[in-house]
Amino acid sequence: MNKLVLFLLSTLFMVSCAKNKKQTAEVSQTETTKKPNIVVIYLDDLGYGDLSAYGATELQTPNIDALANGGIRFTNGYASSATCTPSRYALLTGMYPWKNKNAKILPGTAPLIISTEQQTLPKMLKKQGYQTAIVGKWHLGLGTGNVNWNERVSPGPNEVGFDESYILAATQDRVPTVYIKNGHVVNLDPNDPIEVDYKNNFEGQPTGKDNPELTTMKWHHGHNNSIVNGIPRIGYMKGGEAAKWSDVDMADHFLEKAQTYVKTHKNEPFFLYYAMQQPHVPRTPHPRFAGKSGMGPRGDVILEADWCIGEFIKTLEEEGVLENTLIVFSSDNGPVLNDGYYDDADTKIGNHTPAGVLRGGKYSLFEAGTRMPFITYWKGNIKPTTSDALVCQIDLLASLAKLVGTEETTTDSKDLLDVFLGKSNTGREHLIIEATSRTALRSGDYIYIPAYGGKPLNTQVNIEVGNSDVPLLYNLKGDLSQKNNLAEANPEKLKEMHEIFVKLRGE
Ligand code: NG6
Ligand code: CA
Repeated sequence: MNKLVLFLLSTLFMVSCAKNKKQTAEVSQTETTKKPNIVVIYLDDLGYGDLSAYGATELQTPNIDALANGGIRFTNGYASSATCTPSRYALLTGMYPWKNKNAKILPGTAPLIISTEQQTLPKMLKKQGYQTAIVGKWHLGLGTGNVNWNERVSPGPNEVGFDESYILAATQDRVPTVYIKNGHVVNLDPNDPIEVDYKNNFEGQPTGKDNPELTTMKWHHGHNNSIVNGIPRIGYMKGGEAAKWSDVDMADHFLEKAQTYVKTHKNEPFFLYYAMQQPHVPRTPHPRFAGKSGMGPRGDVILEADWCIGEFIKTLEEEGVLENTLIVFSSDNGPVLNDGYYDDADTKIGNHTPAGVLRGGKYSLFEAGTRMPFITYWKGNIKPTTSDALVCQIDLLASLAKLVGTEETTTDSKDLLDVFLGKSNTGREHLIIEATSRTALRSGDYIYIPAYGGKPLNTQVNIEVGNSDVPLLYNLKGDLSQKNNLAEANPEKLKEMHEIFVKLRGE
């Protein structure tokens, strides 16, 4: 070969290499810019044993099961707390709720408990180019103290990271019983202003306590203030007639908002927090689901929630984004049957065990309070499996940050992305759980519940809350139902757990 041919050949080779390199660069660029959508589907008071994928036999939840069986079904997945507000606080801020004294069950008039300066999951995602929205239950407070519901209510979700919000302020059993869109009460008639008060009734307004003849659902404890749609609530409310929600349509209403959000944001990476209200009280299934479970409205609304989730997944599929969407499914706290209304939840329960084999329930430091159905699903990306790694909702912030390419995190959130994607089975070493301001330590297979005075049984809801005159220590590996207190038999372990607990609590 002469020199000229050699020169031509080598130039050709270099050009083609450069071209290949450019192509690779282009591919990896589109790969990194194509961030997955993230959807958190969060139920309210759904227990560890309430889904057929988690062992329920008396209830069938095929749509949630499809997520569990097509994704990772966590068996040691925790909410941070055994009630709503603190769990939601932890989920959204990545911080332990017991570090914020205001993170406890809030009335509908409570101010926002997340500081607008604080790191949040939607804020972190927004910085990485995400569109962010919440549809459903908020329960983290609104405004700064004296909310005027007839003006824009702020600060709220839109001020802590959500571009769009369509919420119920507190709980379905608390006033105001209206939807709030981006801070504005939906369908508010300016000639019929809303007033809300948690201490005093408004003159001449009927209440559950004084006017039982006006109620269609009877109160058992609490829940005897203003009556809306025949249901006596917590708190007093006057006015806002046209804005009041219809309880039986709430599930369809939120579903439609969630579906519309997907349809209108499918071309951007989006984060949707779909915070469903079921099966919290008052349980108000749409007539399509009433009587379907055979175990009263609590079972019916679980079936309704399962149906909604199926419809929602269908929308993701139809809009062509299912394969590019990471779905996280969980619940905010454990199950309760009678949470303040006579609604047959306890009398018609039959053989169903909402907590599965776990002890306790909502409000409890025993496992059923905080151990939740917990699922990650990402079609084509996560291989179906069951994981017994210790994970908590508090860890989503750091883990999702990693997923979208940032190190932004908080002191309490742990990056467990590999665990959530099924690439590792090494979860947290320790976790502090919380129930009505009391805390306990999970570490390895053990759980340590310090001695808390107070009644062991909350008789109103009939739940063992984890109070005891002596410290409690269980090895969950062999004793998931927490029957055998090892505190006396294993003082070394007790001491070790106590020391870790004190250190983590910073005391
Ligand atoms: C309690 C309510 C209960 C429920 C709970 C909040 C009474 C007697 N009980 O105070 O019915 O609303 O608060 O539930 O009022 S949570 O899931 O939002 O934490
Ligand atoms: Ca709840």
